[in-house]
Amino acid sequence: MQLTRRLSTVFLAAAAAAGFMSAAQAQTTMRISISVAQNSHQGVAIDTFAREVEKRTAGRYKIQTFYSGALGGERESIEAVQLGTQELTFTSTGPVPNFVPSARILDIPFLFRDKAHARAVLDGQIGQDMLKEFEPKGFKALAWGENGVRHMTNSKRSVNAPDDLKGLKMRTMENPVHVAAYKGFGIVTTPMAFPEVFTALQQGTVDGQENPLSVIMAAKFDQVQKHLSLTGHVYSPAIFLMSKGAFDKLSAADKTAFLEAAKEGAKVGRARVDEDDSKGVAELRSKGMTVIENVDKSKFIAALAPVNAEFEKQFGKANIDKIRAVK
Ligand code: EAX
Repeated sequence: MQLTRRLSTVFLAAAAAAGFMSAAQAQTTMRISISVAQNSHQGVAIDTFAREVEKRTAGRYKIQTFYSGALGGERESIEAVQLGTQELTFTSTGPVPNFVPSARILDIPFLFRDKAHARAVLDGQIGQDMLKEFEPKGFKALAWGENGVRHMTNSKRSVNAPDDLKGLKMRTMENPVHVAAYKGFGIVTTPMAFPEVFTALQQGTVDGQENPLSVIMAAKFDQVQKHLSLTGHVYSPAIFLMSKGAFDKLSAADKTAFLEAAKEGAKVGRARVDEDDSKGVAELRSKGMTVIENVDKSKFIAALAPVNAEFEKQFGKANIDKIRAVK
């Protein structure tokens, strides 16, 4: 009798465990990737996103996070999301124009006055309308995030003015707007995926690169670059992209959960960019970089006059002015 009772207890426990197992199996796992290290503005953005999705869906969705280009560079990740072989990625807009051409306008140098201006545009009507442009291309753009304001580094010389850039071989993102503009500075442009950049700098395949302080620190470019100039020549947006197929399969409530989680991730990421920007110069100096802080931006802007005229033709002067006018 006693044995029977004990056995039935065991049976009940096993049944409970089996029940729990099948609940666990009902959990859907998705992947999100970034090209930079976990200890970065982008790392905290996707870690927050993952946590918020799990919390807001009561654990029915689990987000696996991949860092440092473990699933490929940004272009490859965007491609995978478009194909649906990867559910999510968080990426700078670097390679985005190759998929959503109308997003090119956001990568124009000196378009935004500062981060506050960029955030107001992206969170406002213009930015929210732009998110919808991703849908016909197979993406659900969940929210804008931030990569930061880009500055130039190189191994050859201090850069105070565009003249100092002439002939420098610099890695650029695989972004047609950047490539056109940087040619205007006299740079020898070498588009390259981010995961290859450290080695290219180390081996001298290129002399320099440009990125926000957040990326320069996370990638430890101070180990392979001597000179940093706070050119602040372009704002670099980031974006949470999801495969449209995966998003469409979510229930209405889960869709809201993913959208809200992305907004939370973006908020934390932006706060980290601010933190990195305020401590970055001191930190990079302490690691041996020479930093030129007071760059005469008007000279850089003047150097871009011809290419800016070209951008106005391509993207519409009215559209550019509309962005500039946002307070
Ligand atoms: O998204 O490719 C780049 O320079 C990007 O700024 C970097 O991967 C962070």
